[in-house]
Amino acid sequence: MALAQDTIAQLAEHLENCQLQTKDTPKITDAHPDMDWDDAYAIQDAILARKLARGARVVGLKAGLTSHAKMRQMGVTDPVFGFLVDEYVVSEGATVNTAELIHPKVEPEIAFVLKHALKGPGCHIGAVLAATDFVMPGIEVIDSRYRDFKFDLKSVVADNTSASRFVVGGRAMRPEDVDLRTVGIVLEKNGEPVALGAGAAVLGHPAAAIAMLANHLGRRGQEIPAGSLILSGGATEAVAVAAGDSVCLRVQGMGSVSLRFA
Ligand code: OOG
Ligand code: MG
Repeated sequence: MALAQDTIAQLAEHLENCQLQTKDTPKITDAHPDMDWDDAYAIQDAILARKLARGARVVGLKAGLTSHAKMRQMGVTDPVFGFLVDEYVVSEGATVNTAELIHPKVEPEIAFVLKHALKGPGCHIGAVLAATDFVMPGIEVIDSRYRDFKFDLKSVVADNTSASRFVVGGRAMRPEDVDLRTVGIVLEKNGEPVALGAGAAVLGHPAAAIAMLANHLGRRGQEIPAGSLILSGGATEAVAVAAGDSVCLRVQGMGSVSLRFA
């Protein structure tokens, strides 16, 4: 760790306030160029602790920057991981209030729900599929707290990987009933297809993102608990949205899920 405990606490408070007050900020590595990976995840953990202290509930976890499309769009080279709490949950077809967000973008994702815990190191796609109860389509709304969505990996980890809202819906499928590599993904905005992909865009197989998350947590002595919902990461570039937009994600054989923005 390169940062002092009180600096970590201050940065967590600052980033969470940016989220809650809908303000942007320069990326934190500008002022703290020496911060390391442990600092970045410690800031994320401190944001979670602030939310838990106010009664939040963890509903799951997320992997991000797991497709080449996303890595290219954001100019980074590695996946990152974050948490999902109840305040991010939007129900199917609901309206998201853009006044609460800075510069939202939507991403088409495959969500996994686990029936058994997953623990790394050594977690692999097979273990993920064996532990998965079902998969379903999900739209993640990301809203980086960083000005103009410009960040590096450590800054985005500290900012809980831009997490802000998500919805899951459509048809829940057992993992053995769908080939998650070849499944087609169509993201529509206002009725027009705006991003197209296949499951394999996510690390060759979306379950690989879940295995990576389990291995990441394993290095920190943690596991993915049974019952967790996990977003495996955007399969395409993220698409900017504004008030008045409606977004629908269709995943082959898995129905559709939609969201509106007002
Ligand atoms: C970071 C979060 C990325 C995904 O699915 O790739 C993410 C960002 O791009 O702001 O959630
Ligand atoms: Mg995402």
